[in-house]
Amino acid sequence: MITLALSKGRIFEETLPLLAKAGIVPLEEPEKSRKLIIATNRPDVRIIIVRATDVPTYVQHGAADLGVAGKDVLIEHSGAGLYQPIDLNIAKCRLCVAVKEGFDYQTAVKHGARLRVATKYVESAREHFARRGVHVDLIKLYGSMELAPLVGLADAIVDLVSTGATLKANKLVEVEDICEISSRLVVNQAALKMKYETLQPIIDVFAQAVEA
Ligand code: PRT
Ligand code: MG
Repeated sequence: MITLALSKGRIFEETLPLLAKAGIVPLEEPEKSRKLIIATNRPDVRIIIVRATDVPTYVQHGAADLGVAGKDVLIEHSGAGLYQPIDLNIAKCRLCVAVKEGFDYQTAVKHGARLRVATKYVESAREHFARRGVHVDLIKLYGSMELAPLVGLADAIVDLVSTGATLKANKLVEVEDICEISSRLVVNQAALKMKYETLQPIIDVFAQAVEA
């Protein structure tokens, strides 16, 4: 049995066409069903539905053989013990620094001000500000970072942006780009050895689909 870990929403939706190319079709939609284990048309392949941030953990421990996770999630998780053969180029966005409209970020940085930065992406943020030589106090949040500068919890946030609509709706502006984000295929290294004959063809099809 091959177990694939996916999160609901954009990752599931954008992985579906790749799975189809490998001849794998889920028998249920996670948005409609409450099931956490979803069978596929292939009796030897099943999909487990987990939180996006939990995908690397399931794969690392071998509870899933492979999974799809955002680079943002993999940076925070460290990705230890995970084989990451392919950038699937899906669920694309970017990680950036944003502040409240009217907050002069560049001047604050130039004057060496200590900034309070709220984020879910503590590792990425720490590395970014260290590289830039900006002094920060990081405040860990688990969601809706956009709120923090509006109510005085933080001067800035580090968050993912795709269309920019969420920033705009909350009167925030992007002041610095950190990196481009897309989702990767992650594979349990032991599983790849033990189940090579079933796993490798799936990985190959994904790779070909991304190149095409
Ligand atoms: O949503 P939930 O709390 O259940 O979990 P999650 O946010 O960890 O998962 P999910 O499914 O929302 O995101 C899974 C992966 O999709 C992330 O790990 C990213 O790699 C990728 N991705 C791509 C995004 C976005 N685009 C994105 N826009 N993840 C989140 N967002 C959020 C962003 O944080 C911000 O709040 O969408 C909002 C901004 O969107 P725009 O379009 O208004 O700019
Ligand atoms: Mg989300």
